[in-house]
Amino acid sequence: MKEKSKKKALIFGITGQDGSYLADFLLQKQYDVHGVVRRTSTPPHEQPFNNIAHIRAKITLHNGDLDDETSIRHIMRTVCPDEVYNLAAQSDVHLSFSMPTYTANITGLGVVRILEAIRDTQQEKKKTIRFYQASSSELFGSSPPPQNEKTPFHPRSPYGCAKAFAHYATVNYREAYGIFACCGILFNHESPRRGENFVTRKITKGVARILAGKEKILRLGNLDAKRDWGYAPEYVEAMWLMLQQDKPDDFVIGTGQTHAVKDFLTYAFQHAGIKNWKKYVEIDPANYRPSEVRILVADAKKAQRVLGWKPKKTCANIAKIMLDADCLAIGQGL
Ligand code: F7E
Repeated sequence: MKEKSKKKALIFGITGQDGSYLADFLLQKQYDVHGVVRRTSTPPHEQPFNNIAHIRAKITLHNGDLDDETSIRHIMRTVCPDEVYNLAAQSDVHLSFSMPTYTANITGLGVVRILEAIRDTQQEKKKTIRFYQASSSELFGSSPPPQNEKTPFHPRSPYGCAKAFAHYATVNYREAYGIFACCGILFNHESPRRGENFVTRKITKGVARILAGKEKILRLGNLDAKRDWGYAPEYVEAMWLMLQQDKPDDFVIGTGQTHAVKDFLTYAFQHAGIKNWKKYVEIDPANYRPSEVRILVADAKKAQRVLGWKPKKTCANIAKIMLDADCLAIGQGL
């Protein structure tokens, strides 16, 4: 009997936190995993790609860029995947205020380039390609919590605006061309693979450095902002589940619990055995944003009902996992 061929997945953003966890997850499910990496002056085989170093031999990397339609079309035609995950973006909200057109191009228009490539390849190869778009809770911005799939969007940054465009473009390609396209409206999700430009990792790395005597002060911005923080490895399963349904749809993914930045600080410092974090933290106005999202709280009941997805880790658990990883990396276990 002929062996069933492996499902093929193509991941844009495979070197990032979510892309790398999704690659781990899909390899466990026996997928043939392909990823797109951006060209730099260092060739791909010489780049460390820390988040995917442990699986480099098991995946296939392609040079491409969300800014470059030609490379996207070429990769789509060559790989001809069953599933495409777009986890690539200029994803730094603060930076998007300094680079609004770049953010609109990559985070917004980039998804149209992928959707067009999917349309053409589907037609040419007579194959259905399922598409996952990483929408974001930044879409909700100043809409009152809790936020679900029916909550109106009110983005508060160039990043949020670009994600709103990408979200509507994905829904439109589903409605206009029948593409199996899903948007996961994911609330903040963190892990030891998170970039240091995001507040949770900035905090845990900072605490680890303070404990190791390498730094004295952590400089932050708005400590009152509230976020619904979940654990990234759990969130990639939700992405995959969306593409396994009979019908394409959009889902909010989050924990339903919200915490202020200062709560995260408390959890991290407490785990380090420090009660009073105030003497280690300074407010630097440079970290403030021209317009801020005050509070996000997910209402993810639909995901629970339809996908059977439920978050497990709490915010305090996540702070502990991240701090332990950072202390270990710095050579100082807790
Ligand atoms: O900020 C406040 C900051 O940069 C969280 C991205 O993955 O999640 C992320 O966006 C909060 C904000 O994440 C600092 O003002 C205080 O209120 O970790 P963040 P974000 O902006 O929520 C969504 C779902 C995405 O889609 C995005 O791509 O923390 N904050 N002090 C600070 N934030 C940073 N980065 N640095 C500080 O020093």
